[in-house]
Amino acid sequence: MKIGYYSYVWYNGEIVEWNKATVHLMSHALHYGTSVIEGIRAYADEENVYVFRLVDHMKRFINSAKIYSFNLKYSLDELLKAVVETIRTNNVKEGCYIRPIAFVGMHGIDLYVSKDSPINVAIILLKVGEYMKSEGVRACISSWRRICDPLIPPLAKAGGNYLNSVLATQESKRNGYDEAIMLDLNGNVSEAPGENIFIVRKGKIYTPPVSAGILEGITRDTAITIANDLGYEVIERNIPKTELYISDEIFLTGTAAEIAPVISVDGITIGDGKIGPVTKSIKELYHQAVRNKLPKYSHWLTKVY
Ligand code: PY5
Repeated sequence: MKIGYYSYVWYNGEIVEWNKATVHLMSHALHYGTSVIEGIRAYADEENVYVFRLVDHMKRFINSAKIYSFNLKYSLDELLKAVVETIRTNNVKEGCYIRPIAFVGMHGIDLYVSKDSPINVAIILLKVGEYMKSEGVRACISSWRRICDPLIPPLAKAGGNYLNSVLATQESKRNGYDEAIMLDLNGNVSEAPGENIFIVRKGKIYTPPVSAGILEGITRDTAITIANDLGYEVIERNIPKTELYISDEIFLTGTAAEIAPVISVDGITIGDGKIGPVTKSIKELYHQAVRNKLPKYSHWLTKVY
């Protein structure tokens, strides 16, 4: 996928040039995966640029850091201001992707990461267009199981978690699919490598609970809110793998992927192999909400200018 960059990065409280935003080879995170990240999108219209659910993303960032005892040194308010400042400094007038990262810096080979360990914090802006095929995703069930809380907590959006996601993605592409769906250790549906999952059956919507090894997605929460507002019941419960095959609709949610319909699983067609009506209605409202077209959801937006 194509990705573009902007000229300036926010790095430990300062605005630095893209080429100077570098790390040392001995950065702890490079060796042990000791980083936490966020993925946020901003959308633009003729009047302004809107960061979608910035506060929720930054709260999750702070919680991810808390799980690993990273001392972020920046308050929620400072992090929110830093994101806005980074977008303004780059004079961005279009939609963009925001990648906050906090990582353990020079800490030798020591595994004891504590409140005294050196943490670097950066906010990076990227040009990311469509992340997932809008006409529909052909997914497979991965042979890799999703990480789980007693091993590596999926509730923290940690860099190291994505080794699990990379393996599942590689396998799905090797076998000719667009995307993987991972099961938890009990065999219930968990999530995709970078997205949460929903199924629709007989007009009701189901999604796996937090206990199924998922990241508590902000787009997941947005989709639940929109679906409820549209009059659909959304039920959080375990989903056995086989239920995917007989679902009327399946969709994935994520900041990068937005609302992405799944049209087949393991080669089995879902519904009539096209985006279904429930997915379509949620996707349409999501598209409008993030672009400040629906006053009802404008509280989710942070204006940049
Ligand atoms: N599950 C995982 C493992 C994720 O990485 C993501 C987000 C989600 C669910 C959805 O969370 P949210 O709705 O809060 O974005 N993934 C990132 C994203 O920006 C990175 C994808 C490569 O969408």
